[in-house]
Amino acid sequence: MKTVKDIYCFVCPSHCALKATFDETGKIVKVIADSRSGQHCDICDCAKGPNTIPEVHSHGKRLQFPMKRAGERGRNQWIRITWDEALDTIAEKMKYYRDNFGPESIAMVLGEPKSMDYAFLQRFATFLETPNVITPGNYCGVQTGHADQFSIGTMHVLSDPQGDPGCIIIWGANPLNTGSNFRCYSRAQVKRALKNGAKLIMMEPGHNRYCDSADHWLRLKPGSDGALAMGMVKVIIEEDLYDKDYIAKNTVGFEELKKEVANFTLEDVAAETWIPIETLREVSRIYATAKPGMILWGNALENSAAALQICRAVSMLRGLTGNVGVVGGELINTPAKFGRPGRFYFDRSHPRPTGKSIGKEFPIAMGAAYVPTQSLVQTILSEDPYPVKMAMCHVTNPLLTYPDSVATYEAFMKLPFLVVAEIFPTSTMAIADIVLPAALPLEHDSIAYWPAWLGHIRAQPKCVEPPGEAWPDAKMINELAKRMGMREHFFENWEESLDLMMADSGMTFNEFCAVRVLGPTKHYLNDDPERYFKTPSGKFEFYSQQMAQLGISPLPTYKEVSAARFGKEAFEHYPLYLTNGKEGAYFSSGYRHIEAMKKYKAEAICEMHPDTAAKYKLKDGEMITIESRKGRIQQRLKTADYIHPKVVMAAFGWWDTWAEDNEFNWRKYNINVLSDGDKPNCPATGSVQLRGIPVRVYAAEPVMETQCLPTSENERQESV
Ligand SMILES: Nc1nc2c(c(=O)[nH]1)N[C@H]1C(S)=C(S)[C@@H](COP(=O)(O)OP(=O)(O)OC[C@H]3O[C@@H](n4cnc5c(=O)[nH]c(N)nc54)[C@H](O)[C@@H]3O)O[C@H]1N2
Ligand SMILES: Nc1nc2c(c(=O)[nH]1)N[C@H]1C(S)=C(S)[C@@H](COP(=O)(O)OP(=O)(O)OC[C@H]3O[C@@H](n4cnc5c(=O)[nH]c(N)nc54)[C@H](O)[C@@H]3O)O[C@H]1N2
Ligand code: SF4
Ligand SMILES: [Mo]
Repeated sequence: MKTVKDIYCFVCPSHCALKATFDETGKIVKVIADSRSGQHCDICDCAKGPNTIPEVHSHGKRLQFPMKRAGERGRNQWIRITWDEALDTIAEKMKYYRDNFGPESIAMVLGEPKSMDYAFLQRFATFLETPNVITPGNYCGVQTGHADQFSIGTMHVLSDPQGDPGCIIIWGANPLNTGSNFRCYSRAQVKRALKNGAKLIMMEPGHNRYCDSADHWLRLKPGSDGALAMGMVKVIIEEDLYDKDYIAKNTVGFEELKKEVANFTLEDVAAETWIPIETLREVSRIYATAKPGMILWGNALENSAAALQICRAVSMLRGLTGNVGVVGGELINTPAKFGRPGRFYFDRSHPRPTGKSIGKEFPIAMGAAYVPTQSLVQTILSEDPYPVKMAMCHVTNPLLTYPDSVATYEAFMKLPFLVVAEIFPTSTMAIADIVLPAALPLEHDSIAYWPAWLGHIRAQPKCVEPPGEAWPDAKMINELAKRMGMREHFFENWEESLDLMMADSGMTFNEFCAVRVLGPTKHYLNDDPERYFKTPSGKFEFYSQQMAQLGISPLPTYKEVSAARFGKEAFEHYPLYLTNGKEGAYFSSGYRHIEAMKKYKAEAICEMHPDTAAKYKLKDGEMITIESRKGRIQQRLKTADYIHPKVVMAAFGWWDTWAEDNEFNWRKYNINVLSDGDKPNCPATGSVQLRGIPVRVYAAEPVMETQCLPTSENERQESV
């Protein structure tokens, strides 16, 4: 008999409410939206959750058993081993490196948290006393979060679903693809606001469906968002459009900001952003007057060598127009009551030895407990200040997602010992020494508490068996901790940690499974006008003393936000600006095995203006080469009128899941072969420039045999 259960999607951290149908054998056969639940359910355009979940749990390519490398690195030849052998080997290596090279020679390499994986690995690093925990913090979440932290005093700032905004700016975000829950404002809410007369402004060099209904669609130069924001600040101040009463009562540093806008002209902004002055004036007037105004910001703002200051520049707009704390604007939220993840990660008796960290030059990174990814790669290669000997990779695929894939490959190949915990074979997994098969959410009891700034938590009880001997990452780490003599800091059974995370709520994990979700509480300025902002001054801070104390600019300056990571000379040889958005059909570089998603996107496609294509004698639909000073890749060309003639909008995260004998072709289509982690990086967060990279394009060269293209569909099936 078939059964139906309520679940949450785990494919992206929007965690839409879904209904899953199970067959007699317990297999998930169908997943649909649970739009009647009253819970968050704003399914992405490609329906990644409903399409991916049934297939991923029973996919034939899932890793099922621990394995050790048999042949040379990268040949992808393996011997199945037991969990005991895998964990004993890892513990033995780890003890050797810890005792001979110091715990800092061991790196924990993490991706975005899925369940308790990240929490266990951070905790493990704490008690191992390594400061080298590498996460995607250098391009994800930290920059927008800290801009809010410095301006407003907390990262828990979410859009107010009640009350219609007069203006919505979608800025470097594509919530229709990537999930709307990050900003807590769904497409239904956008639709309602637009119906009620809200103006929609898109800051978007590419295209998504929101662009079609926008009042203004600003196709800005990739990477020029900081200049654009400062330009808007200047118009709002100079045209006297700011909220004087709000500024007087609730902010500090306005005079300093006012002084800063005298340091540049709107001509400077227009030249830097490609946005005409009149358009800049018009959108600034709309945002400042069509109140309340709401800015749904996204990851494009975070992928820059000035990322923190760019996000701060955008955040200035919120303070200037008095849109924080008001109905229909942006609100401070108190997270739901559950164990603060930070308390799980850290321990007072074991302060993180940041002085020894390979990312110590980046103050925000140290405060947020991560090392920028490029710092790991550079340190492995240079061995300066010391050699890194071993890495544990969980929930990440660095060969595809780190800037400068070739350097990343060389670095990971140089590591004496590499452990990769994965659900599928990947390029990074292919060069590991030990591979650990991971169980997904729904295959074990888990909770979803990410993204942390949302302050929500969701129960994900086990409802399907993991394949073979796959384990939750948390269990792997718990069992490794016992072998490393850290039992007192961990658990007899890792699942006890779920009750610990729930303790503040007064519920056990099992009790929580009946409740399913705890959400944050929102607060309006009127509730507590004297102490609303959580900053040291208790006000919205245009000027942040805290930032000054950290050695970073207390106020975003035009000079800093518009400082070019790549000089003019770089564009002489490489005249086009490369950028990307996330793929609608896949999550970062993951889930590329899922057949059901191929109908949405089956290969890496880059977009370019038809005139640009014609100029370089390229035809729509053909494979082309994209080259930067770092390397070259191939993607299939799609010409599109809406792309600026100087922009190449490429695809992110592509590799060949079926090319088994050459590390799954990570070099061929991978946009990060073109990017780099070289200095300068964001001095606060270590962010790297992923938007606006100088490239050139030309017709693709013939495919070489070593690239192992399948000759027929049969062969393809066999090699999968
Ligand atoms: N489907 C899907 N969902 C995902 C992910 C995924 O890979 N696929 N990844 C997850 C992750 S890790 C993250 S961080 C979030 C991110 O999700 P978003 O915040 O939506 O970020 P992106 O998709 O990277 O980029 C958003 C938009 O910015 C545009 N853009 C590119 N360059 C620039 C620029 O220089 N300036 C401006 N203003 N816009 C630019 C792109 O065209 C794109 O439409 O999504 C998460 N959700
Ligand atoms: N050029 C360029 N580079 C980028 C970006 C960009 O827009 N442009 N975006 C950046 C951003 S915002 C981010 S967040 C990073 C993302 O980069 P990564 O952190 O490397 O994330 P993924 O590519 O999603 O890789 C996650 C891997 O974990 C596996 N996995 C899924 N669930 C589990 C699990 O429960 N346990 C284990 N052990 N494994 C699991 C998946 O199969 C997948 O291979 O990429 C960054 N890099
Ligand atoms: S937006 Fe898509 S991938 Fe994200 S939770 Fe919802 S269904 Fe899943
Ligand atoms: Mo991300």
